[in-house]
Amino acid sequence: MSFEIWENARLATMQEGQDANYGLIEDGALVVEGERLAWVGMRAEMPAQYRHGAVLHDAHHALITPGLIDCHTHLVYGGHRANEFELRLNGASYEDIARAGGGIKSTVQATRLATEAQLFEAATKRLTNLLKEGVTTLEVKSGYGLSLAQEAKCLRVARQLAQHHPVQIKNTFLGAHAVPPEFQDNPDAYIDSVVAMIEPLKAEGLIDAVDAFCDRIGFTYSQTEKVFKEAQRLNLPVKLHAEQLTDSHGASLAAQYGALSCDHLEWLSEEGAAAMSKAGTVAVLLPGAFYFLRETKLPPIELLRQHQVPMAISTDSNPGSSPCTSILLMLNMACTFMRLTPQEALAGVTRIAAQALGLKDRGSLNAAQRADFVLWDVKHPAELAYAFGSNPCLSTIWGGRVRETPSVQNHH
Ligand code: DI6
Ligand code: FE
Repeated sequence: MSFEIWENARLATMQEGQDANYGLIEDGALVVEGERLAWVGMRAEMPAQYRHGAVLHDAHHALITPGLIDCHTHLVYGGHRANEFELRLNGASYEDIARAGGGIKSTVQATRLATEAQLFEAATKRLTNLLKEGVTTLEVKSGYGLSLAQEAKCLRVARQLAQHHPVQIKNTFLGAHAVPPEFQDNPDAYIDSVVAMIEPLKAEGLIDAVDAFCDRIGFTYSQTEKVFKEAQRLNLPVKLHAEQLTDSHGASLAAQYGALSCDHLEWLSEEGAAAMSKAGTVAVLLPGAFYFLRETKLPPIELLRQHQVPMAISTDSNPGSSPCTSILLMLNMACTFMRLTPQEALAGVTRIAAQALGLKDRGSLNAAQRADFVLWDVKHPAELAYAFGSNPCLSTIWGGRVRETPSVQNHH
């Protein structure tokens, strides 16, 4: 049995219950055995048995945090929407564009036309940016294919991304993202077809959870419930894009189905927050979408705190409302726009993000958790949320192994 020891570091363990101060350990040590952490604590207290024949790594006074987790992305899609960005700057709104057949639908068209190889290549560039900032686990949603074959194509690409890159990916089926053109006048028929896609996609091993967009430009409460019923029948966890543009009571609905998370939540009501609290549902806050759509209504952070709803932070990386591949920028924006504390924000991309994905084996530095952690060129964890536009990631350890720094990918 051989161990690897990482020492000469300050640890932000983010352990539960230690929230007041990031679970900080000065002069800490991590003992790695295979893919797992065998021991975490103050170096002076490390049991002598671990030193025996161990490989030593000097962290040179780096700060070490758990690997970052981006728990809400739409990373696999064709094309981009810079044109729509221009339209918005010329006066159109996000909803106007969506209603006029642009928005999500234009990305659906580009995605349908793309081959798996093209989607893989485009998503790899985006993934590379996330990896460079210490992301070790992420979620990828479908939702730009909107037919069984096209959704399967995108979900296969997400599985391939995980096979070819040192990262773990949870796949979420978001068939109920928008109504595709062939069902334009019959959203209910489309929802029936979404319901029918879940079983075959699950049988192909392509989905780990089911999501829907419940809003006035998405699907209604009862359409969403149909999707949830089928997910529940198939034992798949659910989550929801809820109360982004209106209060559609999606959060309460999702909570009834024991949702892992409700995401966006700008228009969340007290009733919704209470339901989430009772169900143990995580609130996923997406400051990139809030910023890029120039929303003015903030998610009710104080209400979430009062009801002790755990808050995660994510990029929502997607071409329409958050063309962003920087989880560090989201930390900063969660603090500046949403007034989270740096401590809440860091928990939101580590321990709470793991919870939003239903993962119990990661998200904090704890014995028996996965050895996913990041060395940062900062002294204090608050610096990660404080600075923006810089990347102090020194190296990432994923499943106990130092991950190669992904090479810089250019646009052209
Ligand atoms: N809400 C969002 O913010 C993304 N999807 C959703 O349901 C936006 C997707 C897009 O505009 O392409
Ligand atoms: Fe989203």
